[in-house]
Amino acid sequence: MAEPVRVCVTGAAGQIGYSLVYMVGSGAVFGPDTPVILHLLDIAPMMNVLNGVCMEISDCALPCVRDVVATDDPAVAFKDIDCAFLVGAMPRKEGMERKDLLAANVKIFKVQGQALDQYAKKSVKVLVVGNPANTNALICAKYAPSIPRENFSAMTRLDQNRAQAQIAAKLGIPVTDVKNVIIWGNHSSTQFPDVRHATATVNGEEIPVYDAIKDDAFLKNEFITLVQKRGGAVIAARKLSSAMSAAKAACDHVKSIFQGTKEGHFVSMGVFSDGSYNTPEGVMYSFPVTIKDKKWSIVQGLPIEDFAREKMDKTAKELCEERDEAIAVCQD
Ligand code: NAX
Repeated sequence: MAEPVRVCVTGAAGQIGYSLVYMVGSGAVFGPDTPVILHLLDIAPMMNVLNGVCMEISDCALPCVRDVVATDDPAVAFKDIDCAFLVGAMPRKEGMERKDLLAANVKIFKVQGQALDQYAKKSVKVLVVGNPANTNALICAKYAPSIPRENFSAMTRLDQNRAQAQIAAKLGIPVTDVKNVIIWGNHSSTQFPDVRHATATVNGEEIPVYDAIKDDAFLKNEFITLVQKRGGAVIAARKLSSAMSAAKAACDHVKSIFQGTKEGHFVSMGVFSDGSYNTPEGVMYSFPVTIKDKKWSIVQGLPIEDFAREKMDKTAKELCEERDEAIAVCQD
């Protein structure tokens, strides 16, 4: 058996954490032959709940789970870890403005960045799920200067999975027959789900999604709104936000990092912009990427039409505003 991977999940007593720890423990991310040591972090008032989660992990009798460390201390949670799922964040409360949520949460990610810098392995791969995910990831990386900033990414995989599933449903084909759907920009309602470069396998033939669906009006309007507002639709139905699907997406994201992307496939994730596609450098913008040897590269050279340009700029503008607010809050 391989060496154990030390994996931290923050917010492990929360609802995404509940599904996520099982998926990681089941071997779905690092493979069935790789043992994992789970480091579970939550805040002090949640330690009883976290203890219950630990009891259930034990009761699952998962062959991959070598050990579990449950704590409210980031120094313990981040000690020598290889990978972190940063899920824990303050939920939006009634009457709370988006600005207040950003202020509360970026401070958490500043503290966690500092703790990662001090205690984690320098090779640690950090996925930020807690919202505002892109900007939290930016702040986390900023306060962990000894860890390469390429090791930080933000989750837009749930949006990608939602978009892929919608296209598959529309065409009546399996989700695996739709590939290269892109989410550009921020994990927020300004995100741009783009299927211009995506393909679908219909009757054994791989063709552009635009040719398969033959309904430009749908793809440029209803489809985009549907994906952008899917989170809200789940809340309206479940009275709780997406959890199982968010945990699955987080696993997909980290699996892509550790195991690479398949030839001819790309996935979307929030990564530091290098100015590709005329996006503002330095914000955590979601791009299509390919991954090899745990290193991502932004897919280059995709033609961008005016319709897309406008949407990509709008979400970029929001990310710049969030960055400026977050930096100001962290300097207070
Ligand atoms: P929950 O409120 O169920 O769980 C959050 C957990 O984090 C709680 O147990 C809480 O005690 C803990 N926590 C709070 N502050 C902490 C800190 N400083 N250190 C460690 N733990 C801390 O929320 P859940 O539904 O699990 O969602 C978690 C986060 O994911 C939220 O910020 C949510 O907005 C975000 N999401 C992001 C998505 C994405 O695609 N990027 C999609 C799903 C989800 O909405």
